[in-house]
Amino acid sequence: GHLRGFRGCTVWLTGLSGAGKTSIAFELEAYLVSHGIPAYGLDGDNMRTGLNKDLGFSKEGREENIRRVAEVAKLFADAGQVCLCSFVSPFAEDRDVARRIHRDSDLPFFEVFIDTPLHVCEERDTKGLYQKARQGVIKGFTGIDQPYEIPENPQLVVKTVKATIEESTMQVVEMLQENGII
Ligand code: GGZ
Repeated sequence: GHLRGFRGCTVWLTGLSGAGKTSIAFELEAYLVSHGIPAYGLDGDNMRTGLNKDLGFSKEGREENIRRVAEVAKLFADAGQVCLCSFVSPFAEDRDVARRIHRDSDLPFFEVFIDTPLHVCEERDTKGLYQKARQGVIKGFTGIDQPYEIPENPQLVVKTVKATIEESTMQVVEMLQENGII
């Protein structure tokens, strides 16, 4: 609200590879920035190539990836940004750690499940990773030979299959409005 001024927060997008997390985050960032709300996106592309380049995709690698990402997101949120985190983050325990890191600093944290069925992600296979996982060239691929734990209590579930990226993005915008963030 106008009395309190704008507060930062973290929007945590979780879902399978190819679910649409980064596309939605990109569209959301553009929407927010064009409305004068500072926003910044974190994803595997900017975190795993830099700060987290020592980490792989084992359960332990993902756990540490998510912990570091959450600590970085907390700083962005504390600096007044809407921090948009797009990570597969397949383990509920790791997502809970991310939430706790924010709650401990009184920063709002919204878990958003980008709910796209595996067969749809696999049909898209934009990067050819599912094919490589099926062939056994990539091991420990989420949805193929590692689990994805479906969020039990997310703030929002976005079903992407029959929606455009713009429609999916607006669902997140509405969630932020309903929660008094924007
Ligand atoms: C899942 C993998 C894997 C394995 C490489 N499992 O579609 P993408 O390519 O761009 O998104 C996936 C990304 C996942 O990185 P995250 O940092 O989001 O993962 S986690 O939150 O679980 O730590 C995919 C690619 O990296 N990728 N190997 N084995 N996705």
